[in-house]
Amino acid sequence: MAAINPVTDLVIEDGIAVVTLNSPPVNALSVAVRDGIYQGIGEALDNDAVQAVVLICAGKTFIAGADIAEFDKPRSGLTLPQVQQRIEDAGKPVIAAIHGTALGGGLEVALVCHYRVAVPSAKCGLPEVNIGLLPGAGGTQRLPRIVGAEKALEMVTSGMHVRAKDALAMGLVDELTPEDGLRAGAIAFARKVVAEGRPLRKVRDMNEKVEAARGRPELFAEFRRGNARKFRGFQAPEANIRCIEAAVNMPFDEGLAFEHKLFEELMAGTQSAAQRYYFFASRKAWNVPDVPADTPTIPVNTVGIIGAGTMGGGIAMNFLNAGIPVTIVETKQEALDRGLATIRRNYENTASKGRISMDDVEKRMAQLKGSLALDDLAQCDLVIEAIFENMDVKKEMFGKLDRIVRQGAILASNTSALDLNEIASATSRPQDVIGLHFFSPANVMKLLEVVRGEKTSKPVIATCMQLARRIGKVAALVGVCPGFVGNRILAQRQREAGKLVLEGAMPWDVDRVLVDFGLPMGPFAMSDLAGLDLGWRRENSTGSTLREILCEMDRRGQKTGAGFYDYDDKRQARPSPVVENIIRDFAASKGITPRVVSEQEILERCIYPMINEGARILEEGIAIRASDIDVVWVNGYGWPVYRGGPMRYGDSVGLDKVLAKMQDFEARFGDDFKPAKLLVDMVAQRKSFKDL
Ligand code: 3H9
Repeated sequence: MAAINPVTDLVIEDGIAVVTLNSPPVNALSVAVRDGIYQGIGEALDNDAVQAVVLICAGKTFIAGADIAEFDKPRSGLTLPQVQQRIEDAGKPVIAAIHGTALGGGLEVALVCHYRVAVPSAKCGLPEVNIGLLPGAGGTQRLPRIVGAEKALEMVTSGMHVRAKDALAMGLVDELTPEDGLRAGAIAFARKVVAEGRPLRKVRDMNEKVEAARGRPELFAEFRRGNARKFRGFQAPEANIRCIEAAVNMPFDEGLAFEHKLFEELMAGTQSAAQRYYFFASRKAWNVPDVPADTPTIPVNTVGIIGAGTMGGGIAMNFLNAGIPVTIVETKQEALDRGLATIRRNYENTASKGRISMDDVEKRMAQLKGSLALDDLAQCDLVIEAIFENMDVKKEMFGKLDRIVRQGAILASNTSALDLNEIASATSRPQDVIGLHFFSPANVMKLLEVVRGEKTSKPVIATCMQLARRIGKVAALVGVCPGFVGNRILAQRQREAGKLVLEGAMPWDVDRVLVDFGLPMGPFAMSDLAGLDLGWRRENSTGSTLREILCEMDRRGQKTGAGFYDYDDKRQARPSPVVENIIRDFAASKGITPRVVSEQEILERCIYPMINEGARILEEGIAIRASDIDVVWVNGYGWPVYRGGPMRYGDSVGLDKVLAKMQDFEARFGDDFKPAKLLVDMVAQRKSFKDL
């Protein structure tokens, strides 16, 4: 074996050269890897004894793409297209041998090889769209030449990972090798290519599939229409679509130049910068400085859940999906039956959409046991309480759990706002108590706030962070305070939204500004969806808030056909003249004269206090890092990832501007806008959140 450079080895076995890349963790295409491929392949091709070349990777995966960390540095070394050209123009067959994930630039390298083989567990995809980009090394031009324009559109705009079996069916991969025999399989395949004198196939010359889509502009129009909602606000999906159109309508080299131009535009834009920031933010969030990776963990093989309502049921599904048996406990048979039936119905719905099989439904349901006895949780490794949000009720429950559940098990609360330390104090083992704050619907929402109490032990934290990953969540570790990170920041926005409508903006004005900003829904449409009567009772109603007045009028949200908005039969919202009058009257009763509130003011009043609260949260050590707050908001509240998250947005506006505005609002509207000390200090030191 000869080392070509620090990341590349070359061996020649009976006429077949094997070039192995080894650049952990994911063989990303750094300068060294690009050099390594170029030199390794070059040396192999120049050797007269070599008849064919296999390109393979060591470690857990084939090349997972360009090195995203390099994008923010000055460019250096060979470009990826230069490396690709060396392969595509080779006079001998080059075969890519794929395991793990061939993604982005990695798949683009495989696409310039003359053939591709893969193990059955391998996956291929062009996920650049997820970081606000498009495949910039010919991916948009070569992929449709193999899989056709329709499939290519779906792949590049979703970033989906295609399984090897499907890749084989589409012609993206030429042959599957045994799972543990990639190297030998690729070498055997290479010998076959040589023996049969197969051509040096270049994807760039395969025009049949793109020609089939030529003269069918409706194909693209329909795709755009069908996905308009999903792509709203994002620049990259449209750029990806235009590149596939170029592949269909332009000669290959022109298409390539077009792709390059659009790639550079996206790369220079703010959206991709924010999405790349988020890529690393979401990975950093797993890292807890004082809980190192080698912290011992507690095996979790059985989970108990208390409460079979919407939340408890949704939480249970996460574990069942991951193959972990669940016992769910309710107080009444009827509630238990209803909860179990809802879980079954949810699974059957998923199966009817073809996402899982009916067999999967039965397997998952078989792992779920319903019970009316807390004693049935005695042997669970983790028990999650998902009952009524009331401190006394929760403390009583934890007292019982302390007596029933075996020592060493983790006792978790799904509380979204209550003091976890107080809950833990109801047990004799506060070190085993933790918060697992799932977001509703818990089987869908990605976010999990893992709440660390004063006494929560490190193994319990490490276990819960690992478990979050196992059930497919994005976790952020947070400390104890009212509302934790997400809801505490949300409260700022909600308060301001409420004040703005009294000052003269209408609910639909506030909603529109926030939706245009990129949030999925405004605060008032969200209230209507959730129901205005959450926690409201007619007998206790004082009619002293707008919300109470609307509830008293039976305007309780979408479910009653009216709330802040009026709704038609299809639940389409319309601004409500009735509500407008109610608001005006209510404001007048408070002595407020309505004024015109600008869109800019609406945005700044709603968003800047969130950034400010984030700074306070950091000051108090409730979140580990600013980027964790962003992870919470992107995954739990639909903050547009192309704006990174509230903290990153603050950085992009400029913290000095945010502070100046907060001071201006403080002077005009009072203490709600008092700037956080950290914000003031950072501006004085010319720092931004990313420098913390
Ligand atoms: C591209 O290719 C552009 C081209 O079209 C054009 C060029 C001209 N770069 O996710 P994990 C790190 S754009 C740098 O936790 P997993 C990651 O930060 C690229 N670093 O593991 C983490 O570091 P740390 C298109 C990367 O097993 C570690 O690797 N490709 C990259 O759950 C492990 O990552 C993509 O967008 C990278 N490309 O998942 C693929 N990828 O340990 C992005 C990973 O310090 N990557 N790292 O926290 C992924 O989807 C997943 O990482 C992967 C592994 C599925 C590969």
